[in-house]
Amino acid sequence: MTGLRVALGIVSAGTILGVAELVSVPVGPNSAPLDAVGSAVVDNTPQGLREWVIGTFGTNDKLVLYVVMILVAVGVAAAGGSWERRGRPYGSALFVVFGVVGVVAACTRAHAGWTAALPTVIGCGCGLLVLRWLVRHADAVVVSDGEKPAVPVESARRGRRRFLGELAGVGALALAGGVAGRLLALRAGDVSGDRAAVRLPAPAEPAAPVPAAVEAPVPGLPSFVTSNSGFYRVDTALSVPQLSTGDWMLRIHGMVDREITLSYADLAARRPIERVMTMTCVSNPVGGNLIGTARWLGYRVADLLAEAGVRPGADMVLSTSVDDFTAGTPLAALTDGRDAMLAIGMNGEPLPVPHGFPARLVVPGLYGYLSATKWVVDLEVTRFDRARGYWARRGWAVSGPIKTEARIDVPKSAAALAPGPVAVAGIAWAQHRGVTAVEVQIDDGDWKPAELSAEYSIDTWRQWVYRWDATPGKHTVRARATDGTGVVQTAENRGTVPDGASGYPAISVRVG
Ligand SMILES: Nc1nc2c(c(=O)[nH]1)N[C@H]1C(S)=C(S)[C@@H](COP(=O)(O)O)O[C@H]1N2
Ligand SMILES: [Mo]
Repeated sequence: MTGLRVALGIVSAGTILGVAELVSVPVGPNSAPLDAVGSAVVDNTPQGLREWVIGTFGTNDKLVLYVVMILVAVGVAAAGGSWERRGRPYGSALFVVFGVVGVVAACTRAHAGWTAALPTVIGCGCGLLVLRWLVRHADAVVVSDGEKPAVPVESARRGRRRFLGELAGVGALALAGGVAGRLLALRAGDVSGDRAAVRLPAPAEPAAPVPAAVEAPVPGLPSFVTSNSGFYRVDTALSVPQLSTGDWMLRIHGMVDREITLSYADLAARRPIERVMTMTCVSNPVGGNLIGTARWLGYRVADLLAEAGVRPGADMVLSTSVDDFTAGTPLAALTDGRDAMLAIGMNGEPLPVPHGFPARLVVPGLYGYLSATKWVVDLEVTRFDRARGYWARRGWAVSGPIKTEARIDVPKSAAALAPGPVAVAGIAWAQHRGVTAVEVQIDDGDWKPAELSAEYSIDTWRQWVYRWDATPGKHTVRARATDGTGVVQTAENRGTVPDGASGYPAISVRVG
């Protein structure tokens, strides 16, 4: 009895979601209830929880969110099915409540119109019909505990079999609808063909070649230039925005002499530069891997801003993505001569779609949340006292540089080592200030200098190695970097909120 109720609840809720997925195909991205609610959750997740999720699951954060949402949906469906009675439609009421949540979430997404309500509304309509229909049939065939059968036992058995068939049929249809909707939606907006057709311009200023001497000869270190597939990904987008080169426009406006709007084709008339730069996420914990280095191709933001003519008094550029993420970048960081770029290429390819195709910002020295807007479509020249970026509105620092940090990559923490020579190695970064020293400390000993690999530029990370003569016993190994301004990495242990984690990376190893 209860099992049947739960099953019919799940099938009914599955109908809601399956139909909604199908209807969302013509309506557009983020209109299906799971996506809409998920995006709303992302936008409103408390800081601590977000940091925990990113710290624990890294780039799988979105998968985790979907799994949690599906589990909640199954729970609600089971409750809905169990509570529904022919005369007392409590389950229906529960579904309607969740339907309203879906509608509100969908209609409050970026650029959503009233049509965003359609997937949830039509889905709920179908799901409620299915729920009522299944409940009616269930009541007719199910013998409730201790009650006298409403129909003779033999025909009840037949009815039960038919009912199970109906249940399975509707469930299969709902599942097929949902899967088909997902696949169609993925195909509908897909810009991979558009991306494949892009021919990147040759840089007018190529990046300096990457010499072999930037890498320390120690197995286990990351390659100096991170591959596109190995590059960390952090963003608020549950479904990756699909923006074609044909649809892309960049509007530059606000405190400027003349507003300009550039199409992708307009970029061809401008001077492309290529730079190798290291990007870091403010959510990177000490020792974490939300950092990567790529060869970026694009256009100097300073040149684009000069075309529009920045008015006096401005001190910030608010960049906005097609999915309404925003970053407030200090104007100075875009115009002080560093290589802040509107990037269109990454390691010789058009930007991968998850990394911002067709265009994003990359600014040396600033965390991604303050500068690296992907799928960027709007630059508003403004002031810090008038506007705030997405994360600055959610309690993160309004501005601030990347902290000077070292990371120990080799050996792995908890490694068992043989006594004698051991290479302790890692990376260090302090973008736009450069790394001038890394030191290593064994237990409570003195800080000893590590060997630094060649510096590519002050905008990239640097590899280091310390040759340790390991002695038997349990040891803790720490590292710290010094940047080009002479500042030594702080020992103060701080979490990522509000302006980046700090403290010394440490590993413990057993020798002997
Ligand atoms: N549109 C958009 N751009 C964004 C973000 C985002 O959520 N949406 N996140 C920023 C953050 S916090 C970081 S660290 C970098 C990460 O860029 P990546 O995913 O290419 O590594 O993108 C930035 N640009
Ligand atoms: Mo970030």
